[in-house]
Amino acid sequence: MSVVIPTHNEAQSISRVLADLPADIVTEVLVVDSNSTDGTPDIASKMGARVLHEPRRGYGRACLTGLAAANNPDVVVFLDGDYSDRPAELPVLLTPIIDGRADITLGSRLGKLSVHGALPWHQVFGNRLAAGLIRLLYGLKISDLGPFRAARADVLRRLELQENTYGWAVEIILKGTLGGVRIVEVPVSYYPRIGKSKISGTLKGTVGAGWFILSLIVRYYLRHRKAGTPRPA
Ligand SMILES: Nc1nc2c(ncn2[C@@H]2O[C@H](COP(=O)(O)OP(=O)(O)O)[C@@H](O)[C@H]2O)c(=O)[nH]1
Ligand SMILES: [Mg+2]
Repeated sequence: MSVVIPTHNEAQSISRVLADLPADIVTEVLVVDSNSTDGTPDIASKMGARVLHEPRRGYGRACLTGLAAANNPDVVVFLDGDYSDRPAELPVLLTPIIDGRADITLGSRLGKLSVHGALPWHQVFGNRLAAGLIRLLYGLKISDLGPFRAARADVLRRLELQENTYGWAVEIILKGTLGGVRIVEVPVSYYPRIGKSKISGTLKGTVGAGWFILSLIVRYYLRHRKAGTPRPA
């Protein structure tokens, strides 16, 4: 199993993320770094991670670069480098896949495991709204679009993902659901990040990312309807 961690200046947290990964089930750790100036890549490689340098910015781009470089994994796990998610909970994400009940698992941060205040109100609102729209248009019962997720590598490659920014996290869900992939949500815990947010820490960031994600959800739905394929239940 390969773990892909996108980073941009996460020197304060990356060592904790790497230290908490359950070594017995992880075969490869890829830290995909974009132009960090705080020594993140050095810390990561000293701790045994394979570091890939991806100078092109974008969360999705980093995830795609990591996926393309992963060494023949059965399952790929995506995880942020800010220590908001708890890498030790990785088995919770893997269980439905190992049991053959899911092809993709999504960690939901909106269950009771989350530490109060770990997600600012605008992120809770934006994620619930996006998840609600997905439920309504696609019939997939999810509550959140969190970053901690796992997927069978063969299924991921088949989806031909191409979003380079925050749209990436929702593209998997939309293309997966439309393609009949089994997506299962599991509760994970979530903590206030260490260091500074690069994406949705500000209201402006959330509104920008949120608007993009909501429009993607509608666009995929309309494109799919136009193509005449029946809507999934
Ligand atoms: N490689 C790479 N990683 C990024 C980029 N932007 C954000 N990240 C990383 O993606 C993860 C999620 O970003 P974060 O700032 O926590 O976003 P938030 O959780 O929405 O506030 C963190 O590990 C960031 O370091 C980027 O352009 N390139
Ligand atoms: Mg974060």
